[in-house]
Amino acid sequence: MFSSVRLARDLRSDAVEVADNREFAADVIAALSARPKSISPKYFYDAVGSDLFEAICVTPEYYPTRTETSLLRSIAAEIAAGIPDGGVLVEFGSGASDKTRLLLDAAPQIAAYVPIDISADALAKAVERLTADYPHLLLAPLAGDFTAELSLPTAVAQLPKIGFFPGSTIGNFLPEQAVEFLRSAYHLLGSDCMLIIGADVVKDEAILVAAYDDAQGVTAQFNKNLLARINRELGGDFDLDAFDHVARWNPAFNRMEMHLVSRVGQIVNAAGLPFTFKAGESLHTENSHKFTRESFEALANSAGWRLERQWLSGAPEFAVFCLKP
Ligand code: AVJ
Repeated sequence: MFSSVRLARDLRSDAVEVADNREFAADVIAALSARPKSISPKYFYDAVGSDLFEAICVTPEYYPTRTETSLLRSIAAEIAAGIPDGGVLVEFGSGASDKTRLLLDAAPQIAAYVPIDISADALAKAVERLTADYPHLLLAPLAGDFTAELSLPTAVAQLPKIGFFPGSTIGNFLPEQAVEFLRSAYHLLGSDCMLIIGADVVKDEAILVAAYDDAQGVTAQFNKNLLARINRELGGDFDLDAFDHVARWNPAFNRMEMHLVSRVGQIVNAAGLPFTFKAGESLHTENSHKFTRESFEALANSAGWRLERQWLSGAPEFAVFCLKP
């Protein structure tokens, strides 16, 4: 009995892996065929990329994580005061779930936690640690893309939901994608809910550029891991030294951009096909939009949410917003 259950589970996870790999292959082919070349930043986060992101978070230049963490620490009690008994915390892109602990510690009335993350490895590690530290918390992890259609376990269906989307991950979306995400988050969380979102704030260009191009080169490695991942998983032959990591501020869209710029004219094979790069041609790998209170509120309003409250850190500024339907 037990072994057939195990087998069924293994087969299912194999099937999920093949499907994931096909989607990755199709998206890489589309990305490298497009002009300009551009790919979703979600593909940064395999096990290696998730670890590299954790390493970025402790570089001196990457202020968002530590700034948001200390802001959350100082406002956790205020947030907790608005969380109902038996609330279900649903986190979009939970990674290592480090910031989550600040809320779980401040709000013991939280009954269940649903971490959602695209990296199954990062999720498994986080759940293992949480199980040990919060033995009474119901844990219901979801491995997958949080922009896909999701449903919550029926066990928590009737309980009030607290959405949690820290880290300025919302900045990765184009404005229209952010609106779509906010609408689908409402759909998932239901009418008895609140949504806590961390978002980075527009500031001096030099601070922003340094945050996305740290002196130790961790962000460069993170960016190039996309190419390494194509080599590992899709039989690619990218020479990582033939590309430059470029981080630049785009003032027209209030966003940081990351690019991988080809140093030379070259042909690269990936997913079974050849792709040409001209010297200086870029593969656009990420947008990180930065917000003001006004721009964030306008975004939330256009997705049917109202801004209930906001908190701002000291410089370098980072914001946490509480939205209600
Ligand atoms: C995890 C998406 C919030 O955009 O700042 C860090 C990812 N990219 N350094 C960000 C990232 C380059 C990060 N987010």
